[in-house]
Amino acid sequence: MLPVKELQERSDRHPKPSDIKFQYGTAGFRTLGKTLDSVLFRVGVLAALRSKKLDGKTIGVMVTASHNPEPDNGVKLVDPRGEMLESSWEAHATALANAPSSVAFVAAVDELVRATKIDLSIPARVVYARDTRPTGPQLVTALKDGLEAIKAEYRDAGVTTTPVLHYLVRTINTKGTKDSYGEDTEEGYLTKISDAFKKLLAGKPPSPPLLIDCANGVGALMAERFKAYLGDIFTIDVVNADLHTPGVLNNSCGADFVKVNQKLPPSITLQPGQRACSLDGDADRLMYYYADEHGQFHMLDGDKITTLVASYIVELVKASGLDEQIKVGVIQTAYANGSSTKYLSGRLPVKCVPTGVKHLHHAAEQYDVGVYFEANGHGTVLFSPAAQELISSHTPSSALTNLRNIIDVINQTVGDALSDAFLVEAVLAHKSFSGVEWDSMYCDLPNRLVKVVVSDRNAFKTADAERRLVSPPGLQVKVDELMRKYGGGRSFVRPSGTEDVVRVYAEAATRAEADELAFRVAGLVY
Ligand code: 16G
Ligand code: ZN
Repeated sequence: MLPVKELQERSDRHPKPSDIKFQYGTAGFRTLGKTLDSVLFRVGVLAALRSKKLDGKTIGVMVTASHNPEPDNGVKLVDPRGEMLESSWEAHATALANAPSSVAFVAAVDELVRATKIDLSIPARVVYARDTRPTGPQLVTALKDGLEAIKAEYRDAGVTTTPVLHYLVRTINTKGTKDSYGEDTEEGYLTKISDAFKKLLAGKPPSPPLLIDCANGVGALMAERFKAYLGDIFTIDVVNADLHTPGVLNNSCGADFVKVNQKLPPSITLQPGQRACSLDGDADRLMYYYADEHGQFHMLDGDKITTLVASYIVELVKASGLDEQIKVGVIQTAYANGSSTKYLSGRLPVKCVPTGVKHLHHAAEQYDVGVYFEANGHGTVLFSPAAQELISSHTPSSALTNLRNIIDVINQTVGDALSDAFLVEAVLAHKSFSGVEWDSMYCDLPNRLVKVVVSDRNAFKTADAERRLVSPPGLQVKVDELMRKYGGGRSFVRPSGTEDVVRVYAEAATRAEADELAFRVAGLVY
């Protein structure tokens, strides 16, 4: 039985703002933090129902707005294996969030229970965490009220990164089973990753200290904690770690700033030859860069990470004598730089899918080893259970030992900026690469991303992994015409899944052409 009275009374304390329509999009609910109180209360109830539906498995709830400005906030659900919420439930989330009154909300809950045949007698378990945003504590209070209204058991993972929350969900649900993924604590996470990283660095010449720009977000806490676990094996210099001054989160720093502006955060100066990286506000995106001998900035984005990591894993698989049994594949989106796709396609199977982690993650699961990084720096590597079994049972060799440690340094549940940075550093150490050598694997085509505010972004529909527009009618033909004018140029138009805008991407042989193509296509859209 639903605790109708309890739900309704508590829901009354979290009224829905009448003028807002919420939508569970690619990254969950995301908008101005101060408008999200009712959403958090309702997400508490929804997470509990999802847990009941999945036999009492633990569901994760992460309160964050990632790389977005500090006043924004958001919330997303994490399914039992640490993956994104199953897409069929996104519509349920949207329906619950938009019920106009508490009576309507309880009716919507009842409807969901019936439609998805939830057994309410099954216990519900939820683990939640939040990033450092000022609206976080209040939103967590609303979430807890939702969880208590439906009598869910819950665990507060405190202020931590998105990838730690995903890790916790997976480890809690696999505890004591043959699929165990580690200890279900932050210490377990830090130990697993840092031990594997230390083993990978053993016997290698010392790596230079790594400067990590933490976007003044929660990644700074985790980077500091890693320092203690890494000791003097590897040195981290944490910058942009101000968690107290209002307004500094993701402001002129962090992975998104670097990617979008294709330049260094003004707070950072690099010595010639020095490399560094930036995280985003919840530490699931990573952007690398270095200064060349003239001090010139060069960006090493998600595509560069894919190339480096995939090539190294292929080498290890081959050296272990497993290349017949283990096939490595790469997943990209339309945003992947054309040069990276060209470089990789000659060597590996490469697949293009629509933007958003759930698409990439799902496609990566189809390979023995699936490597995915969005150009924006979000990504990870997935090893199928069969591949992991082969790797752990095969005759040990140094390549195989490296492969095992690579598996452990990676957070396979979701993109994890810090774990990814250690993965990159380990590969660089093994290949004796500096930023210059890594960068020279292929040369990026100049590119430009612009956003266009339109009256209705839903009028823009795409096909072919967002590379072509099918609506509005006739627009793609015009984009094609423009592309033909720029030899080797490529452009596409897609509606954003997180903002009320349409995005235009263009790349071409020169910077001037890429800019021109982007602005001319934007002109068609506007
Ligand atoms: C979200 C996605 C990210 C994607 C971005 C695109 C997740 C967890 N995050 O942040 O993967 O690159 O949206 O944003 O799926 P856009 O649709 O506004 O361009
Ligand atoms: Zn993020």
